[in-house]
Amino acid sequence: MPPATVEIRHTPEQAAEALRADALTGLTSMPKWLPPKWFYDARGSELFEDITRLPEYYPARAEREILAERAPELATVTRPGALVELGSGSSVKTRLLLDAFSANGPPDGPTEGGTSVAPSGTPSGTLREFFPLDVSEQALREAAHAIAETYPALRVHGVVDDFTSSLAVPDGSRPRLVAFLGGTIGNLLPDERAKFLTSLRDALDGGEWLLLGTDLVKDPDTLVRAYADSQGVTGEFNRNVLHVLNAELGADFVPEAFTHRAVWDERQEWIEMRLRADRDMRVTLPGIGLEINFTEGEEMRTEVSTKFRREHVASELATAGFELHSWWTDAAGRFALSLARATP
Ligand code: AVJ
Repeated sequence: MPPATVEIRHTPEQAAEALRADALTGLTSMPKWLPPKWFYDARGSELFEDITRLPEYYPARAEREILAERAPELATVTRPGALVELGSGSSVKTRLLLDAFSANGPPDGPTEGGTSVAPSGTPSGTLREFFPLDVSEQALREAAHAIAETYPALRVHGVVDDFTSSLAVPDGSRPRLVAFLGGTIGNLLPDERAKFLTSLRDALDGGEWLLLGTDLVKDPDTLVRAYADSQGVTGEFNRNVLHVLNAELGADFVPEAFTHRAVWDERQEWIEMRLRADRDMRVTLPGIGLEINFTEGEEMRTEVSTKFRREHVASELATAGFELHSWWTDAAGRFALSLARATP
């Protein structure tokens, strides 16, 4: 198998244009806000990896626990020809899935004389392709090549795309399994989420699969601590969006003059990350011809991270045209993986 291929559907020019539009909309709104996808330049992606190793940030470990336990069952039930991973990032969790799906398993895995470990005589149960999709080209290239090396029998084709604006599911072997892990769907606002799920359903054939990770509603203390860690890593991650605006738009934000905040919104059932201005400031953004003011204490929203309940997930899936097939949580009930099937 040749090494991984990478296709760019979202060019750096398109990303730059999208950032300018988002910055203009968000920074001229009252209150100011920015969409969370702009955290993830190379430094932001690294800071997020650091977050997943924090003692307070339970979602990553909880999801991994579920994947480790359920991957064999998932493989048996779905028997995918292609795995599509949205927002794949470093694709670490993906290996748990690939180990369960791969025709030949990892090189040192449980092979039988070099032949398939998939149930014999059922080629539809053999995973042929892996399509990681991510907005970050660098993270995607690294992950795609690393995966291709471990799974030589798998065709690995990465796609650089912003799937929140336009979703094209790669045309792989059927049935396809689309994995959207990490709880990232919680970063979408309710109307964005409904649109996203509907367009995903429309891009699939009836009977194809969605594996969706969602963080769950729990006591506010645990939630706030997960987003306001004692080492200040999440604060650095939050302020990174200002570094991105400085680099991309020539802005003159002073990131250290903003304090990280994590607030539980009980009515919306989401965590809101904000940046609070420590003093009055004037900021110039030459890239979009904008000058803005912050007053001392003013808070700008940089992320919502929605927490879910089972009924909530099931009904949103049903509205979009998916039927909930399995609902799996970690032993402590902190995080859920939903396996859903596109209704015919
Ligand atoms: C990448 C969406 C899973 O919302 O929990 C982590 C991002 N923000 N800490 C989340 C994040 C602050 C994270 N996801």
